[in-house]
Amino acid sequence: MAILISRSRNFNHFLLSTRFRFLSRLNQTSSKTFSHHAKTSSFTTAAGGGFTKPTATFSGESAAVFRVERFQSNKTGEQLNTLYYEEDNHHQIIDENQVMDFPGGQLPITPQMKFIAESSEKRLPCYRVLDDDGYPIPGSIFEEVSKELAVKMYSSMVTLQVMDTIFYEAQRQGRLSFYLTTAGEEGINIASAAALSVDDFVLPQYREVGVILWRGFPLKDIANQLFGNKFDYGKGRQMPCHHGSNELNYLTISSPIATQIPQAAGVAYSLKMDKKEACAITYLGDGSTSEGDFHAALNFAAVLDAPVVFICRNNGWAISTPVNEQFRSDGVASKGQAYGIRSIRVDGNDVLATHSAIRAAREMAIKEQKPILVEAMTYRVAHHSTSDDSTKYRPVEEIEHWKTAKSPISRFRKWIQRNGWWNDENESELRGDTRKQVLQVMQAAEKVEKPPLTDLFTDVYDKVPLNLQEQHKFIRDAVKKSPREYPSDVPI
Ligand SMILES: Cc1ncc(C[n+]2csc(CCOP(=O)(O)OP(=O)(O)O)c2C)c(N)n1
Ligand SMILES: [Mg+2]
Repeated sequence: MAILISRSRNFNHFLLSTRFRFLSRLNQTSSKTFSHHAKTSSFTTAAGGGFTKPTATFSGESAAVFRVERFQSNKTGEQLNTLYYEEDNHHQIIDENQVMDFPGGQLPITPQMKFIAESSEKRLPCYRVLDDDGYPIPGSIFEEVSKELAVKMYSSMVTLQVMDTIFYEAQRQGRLSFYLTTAGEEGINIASAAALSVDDFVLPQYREVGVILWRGFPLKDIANQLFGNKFDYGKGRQMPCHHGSNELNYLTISSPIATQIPQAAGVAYSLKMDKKEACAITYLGDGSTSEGDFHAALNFAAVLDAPVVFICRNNGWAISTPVNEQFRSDGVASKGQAYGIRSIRVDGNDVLATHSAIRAAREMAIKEQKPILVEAMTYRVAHHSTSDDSTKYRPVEEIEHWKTAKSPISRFRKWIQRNGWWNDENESELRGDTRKQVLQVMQAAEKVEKPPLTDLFTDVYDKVPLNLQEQHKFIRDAVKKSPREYPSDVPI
């Protein structure tokens, strides 16, 4: 006998904090409607919190009983059930007299040979609160922010913008070897940082300097790192923009793309073992999702129920590779489900939406001990780095459009200004003060001497091994032989 199974698509079906205005709506659990088209026994079963054990029993006048029960020991079994019905809105014929007992759980049987579509026919919607003019979208649901928090978030975005402009220009003047900006992505940086606790471990990619600033990393330390001087925590051994802080639970950036993602799954698992009220947060770009590390990390995190929030900044580009050459899927959020990870797509240039989504994600990750994937939609307004010229591969008008009409900073400013929390005077004061501060720390850091050559060989091994001792001697001999070939400002 055939029955029709349909699933109501409800993107707001996860339990969230009581701090959320939209609690009553979100407390609705995901609902599946099963209807029996021959004997018409239909009912709804709820899977509270998204993944509590779904137990649905079909019993009607028919003697056939279809029980969807999952092996207690196997979470995949639970998820297979969810995934099956989530596939699309098409009705699927199921033979209720048959069932496949699979180690991962029971599978319904269909006589139809139906392939799952490459991508869902409908694109995942993007959660937004403020429209491009900074007006709240009617009916939008978000966590309210106080005046103090809103002004702090806005000021931090401006600081980021001013800092980026000055350091970018300094690189162009030849004072720094390299720089990359967060331009266009200030919203994701600051709104996500504000949604976290300093106990949460951040594993950044590289375009998230706003997160460490938000945690209290001083501008002077940013400048010391950029100049690789003796006050740089990394002792000049990393490229510029590779900052980190043990004290602030912000892991030092690594250049190889995506290495931070499986590390975040590991950090999260360790927090879980230690029963900490904290999670790991990792940032990644759309380009990083093409690395094997991304896939291994998502799978590990899902299987180990690791409390980690993966924040993908989908900014449209991975250097010169556009997203349509990066993946065929509907972006990144859609990939989460394949790994059994709850996911959301959010407007990353909307500070209120991003702040709410990351707060909710963090809360779910910690309370429910599971990973969450957030795809934040944005645009990389700047060149990839100072080693790139993006006008070679994308239209200047496109860049301009995102820089002006779509700027997360001006959108948020309109909102706080309309609330009476900000005015033009505040604006010029903030920009002036920040500019002065950045110039001051830059000039000071530039004058500080570099770390000694010896530091190249320390901090990895307890006792410097023989091969490194040999290299140390080799470089000293080389400097002695041709002193003019080596930087004069590095103490030997
Ligand atoms: C393993 C590895 N491959 C290639 C590179 C060179 N590389 C540096 S950044 C980058 C693009 C990354 O793009 P995305 O993840 O989208 O981040 P975005 O720069 O857009 O923020 C590439 C290919 C690298 N650093 N590491
Ligand atoms: Mg990118």
